[in-house]
Amino acid sequence: MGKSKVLVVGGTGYLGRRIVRASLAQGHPTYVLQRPEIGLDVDKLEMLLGFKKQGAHLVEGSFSDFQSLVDAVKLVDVVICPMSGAHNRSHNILMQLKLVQVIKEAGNIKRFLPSEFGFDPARMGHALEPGRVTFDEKMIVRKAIQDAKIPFTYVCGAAFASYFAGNLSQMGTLFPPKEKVLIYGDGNAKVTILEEDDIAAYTIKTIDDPRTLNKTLYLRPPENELSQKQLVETWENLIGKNLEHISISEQDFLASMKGMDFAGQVGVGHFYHMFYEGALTNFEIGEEGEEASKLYPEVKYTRMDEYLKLYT
Ligand code: NDP
Ligand code: GO6
Repeated sequence: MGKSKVLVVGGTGYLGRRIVRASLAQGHPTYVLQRPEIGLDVDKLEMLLGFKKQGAHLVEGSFSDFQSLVDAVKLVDVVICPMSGAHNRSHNILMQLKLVQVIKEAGNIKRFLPSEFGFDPARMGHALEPGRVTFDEKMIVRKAIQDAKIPFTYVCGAAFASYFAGNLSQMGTLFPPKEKVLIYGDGNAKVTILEEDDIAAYTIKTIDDPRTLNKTLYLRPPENELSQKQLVETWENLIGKNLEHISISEQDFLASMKGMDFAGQVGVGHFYHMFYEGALTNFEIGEEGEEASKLYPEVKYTRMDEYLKLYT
């Protein structure tokens, strides 16, 4: 069996560009949607041309032209859609409902990976407003996929290292604090953090794997399942200095949502579920899922002690 052909919708995005590169690196004929809506965004142009240089095919298409998407989808076997999440109010996740109709109409797709890549929305029915919109919308897309009987894999479970590791999980910054670090509660809830290139590598590994057909692939490699305390300790060992730890209670942290803009409120909710509830790790993977590092031990994922060296 040859390597399946892949279309990436959202290929110039933060995760999307890594998915394109991983697809090429793992030898898949790779197609990237080229949207006229990017206008004069030269950063996106540069990325698209870079993909082309590396052997990807650019396919013109627009969400406002149904047939253009059907034609694009008909070129491939697998569609991956790392479309942006709902950290603004633009509801991009629900745009995938159109893509679901397109894939149904095209009728040739062997696997669809919608935009997931974080909390498992099926376990977030209790999530706080307004952050829950992300999960609610991802569940609406899941239902449409399953109603249309489209073969799928949902890739879930890990937090992106850039948002959660380099900053020692501090909100509002991407760099490590110098003197004081805010610790969420006792700092013992376990959080799975992965470098984004590793998330992309696992994502591509799974597209031709019958073991993850119509299942959730959980990205939970055991060595990257760390508490915030362990993450901070790893950093302190690297720099040879201890930071001042300041614990913030659940109540005070949630109260900090007041007065924040929409993205900030979404963020506080998500941090709360991760660091007080342990929502990424507080369950066993059942029949509905598989764990990525078990299925693909050949992926040499980056450990956080190694990752954090970049920030010293
Ligand atoms: P980005 O914000 O980088 O956006 C990805 C792509 O979405 C864009 O490049 C663009 O595609 C496409 N897009 C945005 N708006 C539109 C539109 N109106 N019409 C068509 N396409 C549009 O996404 P991320 O990489 O940050 O997020 C991808 C997924 O990962 C989301 O589901 C998000 O929730 C999740 N996530 C998880 C995190 C974690 O810690 N686990 C952290 C951050 C995100 P194009 O390339 O065609 O321009
Ligand atoms: C990451 C963030 C970081 C918000 C997920 C505010 C979806 C997920 C772990 O966009 O809101 O500072 O799973 O000040 O399923 C944002 C979101 C994190 C980044 C969460 C996310 C994680 C989205 C901030 C901040 C570093």
